[in-house]
Amino acid sequence: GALPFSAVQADGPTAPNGRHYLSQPLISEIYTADPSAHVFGGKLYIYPSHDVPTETPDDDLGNQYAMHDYRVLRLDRVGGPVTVGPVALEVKNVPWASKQMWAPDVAYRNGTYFLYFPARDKEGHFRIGVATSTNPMGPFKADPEPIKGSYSIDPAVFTDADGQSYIYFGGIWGGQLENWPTGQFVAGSTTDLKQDDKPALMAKWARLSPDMKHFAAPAKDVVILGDDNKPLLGGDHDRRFFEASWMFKRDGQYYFTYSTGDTHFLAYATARSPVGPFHYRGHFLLPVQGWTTHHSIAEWNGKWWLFYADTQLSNKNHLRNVKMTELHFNADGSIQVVDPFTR
Ligand code: FUB
Repeated sequence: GALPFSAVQADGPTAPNGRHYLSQPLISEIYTADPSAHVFGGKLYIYPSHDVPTETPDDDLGNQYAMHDYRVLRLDRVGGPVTVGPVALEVKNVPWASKQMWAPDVAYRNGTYFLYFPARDKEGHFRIGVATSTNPMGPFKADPEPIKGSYSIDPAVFTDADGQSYIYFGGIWGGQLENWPTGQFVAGSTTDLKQDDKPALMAKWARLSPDMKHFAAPAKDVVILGDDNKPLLGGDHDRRFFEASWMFKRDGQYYFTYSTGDTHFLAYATARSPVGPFHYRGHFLLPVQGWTTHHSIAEWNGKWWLFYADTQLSNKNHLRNVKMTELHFNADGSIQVVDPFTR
């Protein structure tokens, strides 16, 4: 059932590091991660990965993340009960996909909800698919082919005030971004470019077509510049992009947010355009319990919320639980850093 929301419990569970959790899991019935949150009709919908137990041991390619379907969560009010929807899409009903339904996102346009999701195709290459529904809880019906020109993982879709939608995607290591140097899969490195003094691999962005199912033009780099106005370097593991793209807009600024992966931070960079170039601003979530960190940020009833996940309920990297906590901004638009532990 639903656990107490955001309760800082003096006598609550103690984390393996001896500290206390900032917030409590939103649900305990199933394991969930990578929460993409959206407000539709005043209600909050969360599109997470649905984690499942597996005997596959942990490895750098993430084979232990063996998810095969999606479930949607809904909150009607902050702190209220969380509805766990039925199966919204299963890998067996996706004609092109073979396994590993990783972090999804959803967008709405003209009465249709579009679910964007990564999965391995029959050749083992991650691609991004789209599925549609007239109900935000699903069920969703998948298109027969992945989005043409898509590859890698972690799609996030942002729609600007002018109605134009953009998709951001990519992830290194298990996400295979390093295997797509020119739009073709090239076997080779299984981590990154191994060029620490060269620009890091960058997330990708593309404009979506009006039907929301195609890239309007080939994907381009999400450029993140440091203070020296040069792209962050591959060796800069504390700051460079790893996975988990998420875009939002606040006070005219576009925030590209992401995970630094092997250094376990959530970081952000800002621009005056949704396609950058972005300037690196800092970390905003310190490492959680568990290897992965992947989030979303949404405004709901006048407050900003961070949705994230840790491994409080299982203490296993691949069995995660989503959480939410309020996010605060400073006057200059910088994000106040969230520590997922209180003391
Ligand atoms: O949940 C599977 C993968 O792990 C996601 O796609 C990544 O962002 C990481 O959270």
